Amino acid sequence: MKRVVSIQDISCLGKCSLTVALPIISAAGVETAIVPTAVLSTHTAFSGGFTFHDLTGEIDPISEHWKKEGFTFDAIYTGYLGSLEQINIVKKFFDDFKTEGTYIVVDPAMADNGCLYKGFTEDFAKEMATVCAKADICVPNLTEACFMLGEEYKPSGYTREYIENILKGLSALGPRYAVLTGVSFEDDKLGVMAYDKENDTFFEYYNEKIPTSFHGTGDVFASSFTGALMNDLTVEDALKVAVDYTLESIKMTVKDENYNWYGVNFEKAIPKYLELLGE
Ligand code: PXL
Repeated sequence: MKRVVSIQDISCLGKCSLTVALPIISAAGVETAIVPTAVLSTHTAFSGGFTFHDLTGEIDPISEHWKKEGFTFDAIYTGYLGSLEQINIVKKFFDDFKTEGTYIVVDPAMADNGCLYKGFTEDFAKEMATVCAKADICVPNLTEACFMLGEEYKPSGYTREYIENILKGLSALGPRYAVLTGVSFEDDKLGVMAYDKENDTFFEYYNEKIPTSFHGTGDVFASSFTGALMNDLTVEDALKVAVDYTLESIKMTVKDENYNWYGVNFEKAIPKYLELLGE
């Protein structure tokens, strides 16, 4: 059985980070170890008042114990990180646990729609680029990529050259595969564009665009991508699965007339995920 470790926070309510990664990667038939970096009452998109209990001090002791036990991982998948100190500790974790067969997937979850999430600074975004530098595959959205690279953010109406330039900028940081999520060249289509620097090739895949925006879709995407990769799909095929599953999660969300803005109905879309994985 393949084993992934996901390093990110637990937002107790709000469907993101570990409460998304754990069920989705597990559904893909992959053992999912976790390193919780903080416990929050909700994710930070709720208006104020959320609790935040920092667990930075736990990461090294957990990793030391795991080293003693000789645990290994087929993938290390990181998402939201809460501080510069956590960034450095996570990079050390990569150095400690990366073997030849370990995929490092980095989702620099910190921004969307042109804005950084609460509590982050532009300096933090630049440091997050050093985490992407150590990845095999990084999966930012366009906002995150622009903050990391210091590029101008264009919400829409961009050219293929603009996206290709950003992908090349991301891969120049270090990762073999740079992926941009939420790419759209046509009003009714949304998907990903990726660059494989080893083969100097671009890849793109789009599906239907539902004209609403939900929180947590990036985490659903990165988790389902990691689960697909661990089912021995190629990076390109795993990206297709992640696009199609994220779309299905959004469709399941809007189907319920009492839906919430704060997270998508990835649960009801799990059967579709298994179908996409060929189960
Ligand atoms: O979905 C990304 C995410 C993860 N964790 C926390 C967040 C967010 C986005 O706002 O606030 C705590």
